[in-house]
Amino acid sequence: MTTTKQCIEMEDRYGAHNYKPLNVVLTKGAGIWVEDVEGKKYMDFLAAYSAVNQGHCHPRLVKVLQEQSARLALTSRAFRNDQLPFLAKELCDLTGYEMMLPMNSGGEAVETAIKAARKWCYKVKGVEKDKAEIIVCSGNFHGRTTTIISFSTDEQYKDGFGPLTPGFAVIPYGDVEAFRKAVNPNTAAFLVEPIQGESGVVVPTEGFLKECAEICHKNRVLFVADEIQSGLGRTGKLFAFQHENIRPDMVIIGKALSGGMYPVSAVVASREILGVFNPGDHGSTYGGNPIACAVAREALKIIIEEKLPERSAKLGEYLIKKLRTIQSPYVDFYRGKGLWIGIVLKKSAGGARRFCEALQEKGILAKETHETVIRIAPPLIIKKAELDWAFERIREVLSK
Ligand code: IF1
Repeated sequence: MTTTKQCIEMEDRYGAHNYKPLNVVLTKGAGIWVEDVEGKKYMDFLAAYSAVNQGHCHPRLVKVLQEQSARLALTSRAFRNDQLPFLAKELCDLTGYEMMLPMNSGGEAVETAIKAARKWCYKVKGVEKDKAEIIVCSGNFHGRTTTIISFSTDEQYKDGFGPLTPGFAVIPYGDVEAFRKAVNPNTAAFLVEPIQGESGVVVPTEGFLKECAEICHKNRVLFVADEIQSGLGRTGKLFAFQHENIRPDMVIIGKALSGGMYPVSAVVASREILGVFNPGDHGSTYGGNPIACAVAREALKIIIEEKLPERSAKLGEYLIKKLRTIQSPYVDFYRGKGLWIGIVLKKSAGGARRFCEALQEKGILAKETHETVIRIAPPLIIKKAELDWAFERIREVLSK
């Protein structure tokens, strides 16, 4: 019988310390609930950073994973398989884009989008070799590869990992004028999270995305939406960009694309853009493998059939309204969209970590981000009564 203490000691001894997790050792998950090795149950209010929108171990996903993995797991893309064609068509039909390119992690999909934007910039827009520039926003989080952290504005994410990749310009998130000024004839793309996750669920000023999209259109700059965390229902629409009625040139998807069952990510775009890839230009051993595609097909069906975007919109509205009734000496304000809420604490509150630890005591697992924000992101299958259960505990912790 393994204990929490034993697991923590072993992990800390043999595992690199690249995280500071809550001291909870989970062994089971079902729906919105997870259970630790001592049998204590918790409501998961992080959903693995929005990868588990469909809930833990969704029976339909477990079934597809079991069946496909017992049938055909990996062929590599040297050969074709009977799952990728259907995921490709179903994902394109669902999103309204002409083509897709399957990868595994979100970071890999972001790298794919960067490579596609640069190659499109040279081959289609006609910019001089190695002059392509991509504009990003302060407070961005797009992954952990050395190219992606090169344009991070978080010093810790870059510290010790140089030399950094050039070709990126940073503008303040939400600042249209800064974006207008940054665009130049060498600009290939604007890479942006429609709502910033890691920054603490930061919703940009109304109109920011729309106006930037118009500037992109006028200057033949690709608008690339990173929906790896904000997408697939989290903000109350299928994609967060839909809140501003824009149409990105490229959309990057991950996390809930597999419902937390398997690493699956993808980029969707027009034929003009993804057509820049010739055989041998780009790829990965596991990208588009039969298991990934079978699981992703089922995960997308669940999002639509269980109306997860609609649930997120309705229950998110309900929850943020209730949260705003809490009399708390610690909370500065609440922000978010759908079932994606950041509880922004005052500096005087002493940091969000201890509130997450207090929530853990009461059976809720949430994660702080950037010291002062408690991120709220339960699986989108959560019921109203379960939200009420959690609300009571959040109210107790915040008002004590
Ligand atoms: C960690 C948070 C961090 C993402 C967006 C790409 C990726 C992510 C918008 C890369 C991944 C994860 C990574 C994980 C913690 C979490 C995270 F934002 F969700 F809170 F780090 F900032 N674009 N986000 O959110 O996808 O390669 O991880 O599949 O690295 O600590 P990935």
